[in-house]
Amino acid sequence: MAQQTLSVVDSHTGGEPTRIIVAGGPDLDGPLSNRVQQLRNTADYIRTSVILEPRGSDVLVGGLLTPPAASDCAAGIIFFNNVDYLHMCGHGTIGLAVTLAHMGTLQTGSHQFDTPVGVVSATLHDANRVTIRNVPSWRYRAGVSVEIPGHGPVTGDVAWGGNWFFLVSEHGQSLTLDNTDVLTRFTEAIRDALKRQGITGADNGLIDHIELFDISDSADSRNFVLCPGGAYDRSPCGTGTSAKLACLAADGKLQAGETWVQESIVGSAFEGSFEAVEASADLPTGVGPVIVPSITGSAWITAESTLFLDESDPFRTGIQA
Ligand code: PYC
Repeated sequence: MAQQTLSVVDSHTGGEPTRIIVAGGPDLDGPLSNRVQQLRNTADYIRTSVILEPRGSDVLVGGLLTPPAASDCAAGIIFFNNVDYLHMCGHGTIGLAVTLAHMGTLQTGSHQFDTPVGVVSATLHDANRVTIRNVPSWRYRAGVSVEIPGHGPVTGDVAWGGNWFFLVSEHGQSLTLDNTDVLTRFTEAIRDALKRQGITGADNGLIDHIELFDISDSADSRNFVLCPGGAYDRSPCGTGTSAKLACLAADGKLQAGETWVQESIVGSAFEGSFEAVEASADLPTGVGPVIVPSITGSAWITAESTLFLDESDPFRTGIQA
């Protein structure tokens, strides 16, 4: 084929962009967790051409719309970024619901989406506002110290919120938008040190998101979240806010049904709350409590486009190192 085209709809959720492939993607089958492997092994160029320059940027999160494997779901979705596939993406799921509403295929009300880590639900309140009910989330380890070269020890919690996070409250950094270069280098150093020191999530899960917290004038907390590919999340990060709620629940600092407002580094906010659920038998003993987080945020459509992947284009599949 001389030229392949992909139809995409772009949105942003609290400033963080999402690009959903709504037509032209590959046919995949089986459970969503298998489809990620199929995509990675047979059509990773879809991810790279949509996300990498010259069509995308490191900040962008992509999503491939695919028919759901679970019959009670409105759609299946596989999220990815500039380096790999995400297990789940909270801001992206809010963007997905707003995208489908924009396309006229999702009405206000509650819907379920199939993801590689389980079914999540999304309640579309209006054209822009969405509440997602995320996968069960929990703290794995508390008060883990890691030695950062040139800085000293940093202590944080390891928690699952749909991705693995290291959450740090005591860090001595200024969480302001004019300090993101410093924050990026600092959190990358934490992520590298965790890897070097063999600190992981359960089942050796790679901790690829680092989250710093500070006080906020207008919310319960402000955060800075380093994403796996080195960009920082412009939104408060849906899976990161879920991990935070799990830690608050574990410390008894937030009760089921109470609202937590998480502000991002750019000043956008998510409202979070949780319900407590029974731990499933496959979780390591002693972790938890296990919660099901709900995250509310707003997204806006920014573009509808056709991407051209021309065989004669030397950067057809993106600029790769
Ligand atoms: O909102 O969960 C999220 C997310 C993960 C990476 C970027 N955003």
